[in-house]
Amino acid sequence: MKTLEKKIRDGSAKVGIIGLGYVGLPLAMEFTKKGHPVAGFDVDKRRVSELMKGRSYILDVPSSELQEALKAGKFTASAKGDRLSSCDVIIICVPTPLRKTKEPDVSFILDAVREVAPRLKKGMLVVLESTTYPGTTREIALPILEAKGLKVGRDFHLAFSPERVDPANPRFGVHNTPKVVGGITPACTRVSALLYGRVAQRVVPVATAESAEMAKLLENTFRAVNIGLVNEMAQICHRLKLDVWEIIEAASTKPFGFMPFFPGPGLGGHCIPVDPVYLAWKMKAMNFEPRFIDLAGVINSSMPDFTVERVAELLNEDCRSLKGSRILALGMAYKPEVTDVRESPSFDVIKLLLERGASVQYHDPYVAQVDFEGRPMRSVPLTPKTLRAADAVVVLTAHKKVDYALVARHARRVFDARNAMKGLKGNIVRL
Ligand code: SAJ
Repeated sequence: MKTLEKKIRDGSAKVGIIGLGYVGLPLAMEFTKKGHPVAGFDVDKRRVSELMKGRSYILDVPSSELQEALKAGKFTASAKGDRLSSCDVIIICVPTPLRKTKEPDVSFILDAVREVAPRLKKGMLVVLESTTYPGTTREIALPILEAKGLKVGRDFHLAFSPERVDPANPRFGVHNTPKVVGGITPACTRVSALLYGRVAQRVVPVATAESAEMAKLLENTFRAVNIGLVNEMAQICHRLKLDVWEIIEAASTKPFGFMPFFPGPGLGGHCIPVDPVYLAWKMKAMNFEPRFIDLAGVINSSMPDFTVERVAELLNEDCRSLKGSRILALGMAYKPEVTDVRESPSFDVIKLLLERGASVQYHDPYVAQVDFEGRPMRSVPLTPKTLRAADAVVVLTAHKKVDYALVARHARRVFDARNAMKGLKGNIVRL
């Protein structure tokens, strides 16, 4: 029987991918491009049906690419896990959100590992990609997989390799983003490095699965803390009557030792607000207080309030109170050029405006409708009429697609929380 290494090298290793979202589907396509048969699994039957019809719901995966993989017989999708037993490799790319209590929710990882365990066979490699706290692979996945008596490093391999997919990033994809991999044993690291060498130009093996889990958390905690720093700078500059955007621009001219981050109405997405909390939760369970993570969380969470206070100040100049004012919010997505609204601070800002008695509409070219606290809210067209009807326009997401010159021409007042209207003239105040 061919060894797993041989099957990986010759492209015949069958790759199972659990979770066909913004991480799993692009990864599946990369393996099919290298000739590997890929069996995708997702509990969402609608997703499976769309995929099997050749329709991609992930912006970074063109339907044409999916259809090619289907036609070549290199890709199948299923909602049932029974085909896992025919795989040589299984990669788990499921969500790791937070519970309402702000604690890690690893239930999706548990469900996926429990799907694999009864189908685990000798020679198989299992890799976890979902961002999680250090120790998850060894403490949660390993015992379940070894329950049948197979031994890691001898009978099967287990590793962690953090996903580094940045949705809508035109420059970086699976193939040209270095892939960190860390195994439960050195042999696990070696085999998983061989596997990812098939799809990534550069593989970065590290000592253990924990090292790989922690590398990812450092990457994203670094962002959350630096965004928190610059958000505090925005609050400081406001009190000093300084233009924080000019100051960041000036500091960015330093050719070494500085990396710009930009203030905004808060921190959105399913990575940056979430990943550091996984690490903080783990450390608190070990009686260690992760002060930077907590402080960044406090500051970033204060930005919606800060934004609304600034809007109130702006209206005050027209002797208008927030109460009874009509606000047009620009941008519901958590960052530019994406359709994703998860954890978007736009929701927090709008909630606060409504609580203060304002009426709010929104325009977002990428988000036609949202569920706002159980009520559907639709994006309004950006026209001179909708702009002039607003007492203030608030820029919350700096989508490039928006016609900011139109906004500058017709809006009575603009509060630009993202500096999206830099250089435009009009009644514009920036964060
Ligand atoms: N944000 C700011 N100021 C900044 C940068 C971001 O307020 O200077 C806000 C964004 O508006 C957004 C949130 O923070 O609401 C997160 O933004 P992000 O640029 O970090 O975007 P994400 O959440 O898509 O992060 C992903 C991460 N990728 C992975 O986890 C694989 C992150 O590691 C990447 O660095 C980031 O994309 C990226 O660079 O685009």
